[in-house]
Amino acid sequence: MHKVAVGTVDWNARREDFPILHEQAHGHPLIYFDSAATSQKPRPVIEALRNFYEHDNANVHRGLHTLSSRATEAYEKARQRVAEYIGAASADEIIFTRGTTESINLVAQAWGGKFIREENVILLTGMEHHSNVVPWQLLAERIGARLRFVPVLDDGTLDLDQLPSLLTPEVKLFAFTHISNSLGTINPVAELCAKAHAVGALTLVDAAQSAGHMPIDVRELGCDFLAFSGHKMCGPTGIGVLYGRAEVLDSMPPWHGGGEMIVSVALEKSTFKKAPHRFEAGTPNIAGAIGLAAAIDYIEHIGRPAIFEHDSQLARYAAERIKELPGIRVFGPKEERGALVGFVMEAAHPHDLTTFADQYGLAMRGGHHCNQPLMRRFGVSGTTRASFYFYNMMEEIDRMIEILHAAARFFK
Ligand code: C6P
Repeated sequence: MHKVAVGTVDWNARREDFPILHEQAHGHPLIYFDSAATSQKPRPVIEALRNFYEHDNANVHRGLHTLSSRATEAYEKARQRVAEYIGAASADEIIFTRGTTESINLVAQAWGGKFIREENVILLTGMEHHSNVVPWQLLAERIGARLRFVPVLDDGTLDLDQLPSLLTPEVKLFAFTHISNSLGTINPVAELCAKAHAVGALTLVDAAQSAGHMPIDVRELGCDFLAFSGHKMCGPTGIGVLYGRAEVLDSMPPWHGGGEMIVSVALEKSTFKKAPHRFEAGTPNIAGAIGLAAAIDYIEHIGRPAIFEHDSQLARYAAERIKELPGIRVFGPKEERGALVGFVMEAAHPHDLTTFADQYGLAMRGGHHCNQPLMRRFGVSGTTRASFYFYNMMEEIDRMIEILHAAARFFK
């Protein structure tokens, strides 16, 4: 598909692809600054879903009739599309899941259950989303293994000086986020993967906040697993991806049992298909996978380098302007940051501030963002977060600043 060069995208036209952006909230034009929670959906994705249900809907891999063949072909083409999007060597390395959370649980249960022993360590970081903490806690408790965490520095980056003492040969997996959903920190994935491999550990990258915002090539990054969600990158909810390096997936037992993942079933014992089908028991989210492929086509048509540049500009501008406000603390790195800004206004609790903003049509998120350990690290119960995507505009940030000034006066 043709890619538009950085800087030449007509962002206003792209914005028009999102019908929901014409909505109003409390009588004000909607300003949607909550894309880190879930992105909005462009017309081509909505149409792909509609088209599937109107023309091709049937179950996959089962029927021998025309619709079933069409549905199967579209579903498997979607898998191929995802593989290309992240630079995987083969579509067999792509498992469809419900989202990042399920992808990480799959690795914890299927891979962790087989390969983690009592004497082993799973290394995480202090900025992980609960989805990349709790599955490892459950595993560690069951097996008696230990967790370690790379600390977060005051500027929101990882304390990489601690790595030599943390990344020791007992570590079997280093699982970390690509972009922090509260700080916007972009972690040096390739460097972290190389360091993990040097001590014999595998790596899992949580790409929930990066997959729709920047180019990702799993082979260049050198990761063993990569997890992301369709709904944060213009796709539907309920569909996500686990990439696993072929050799690693082949070594893993199934996790969910049921239809479609077996070769044969006898009353006492079953044999299983190869990856990825071994990990997709039951009827999958067929429409979701097709919608995700449409989202990928849409994103690729714009071009991820252009999206990254646009989103980073918005985030940097927002971070600078938010500092104008009285009694404000802005979180995250000063220089490069992902498409979001977290902040605390002394005068107002994040929930109150977010509710106030909603009265003016401004949708942000207030709370701990499923990052309780990180919030504790920074001594706050939560933050207010404005998160952006390519359909947002500088003018909306200016309007946000006006609304935040009004809030500062109101809560004073
Ligand atoms: N973060 C946010 O508002 P799911 O829910 O499975 O699609 O994604 C989970 C997840 C995992 N890792 C990171 C870094 C994330 O940001 C998220 C989702 C949303 O920040 C909802 S809490």
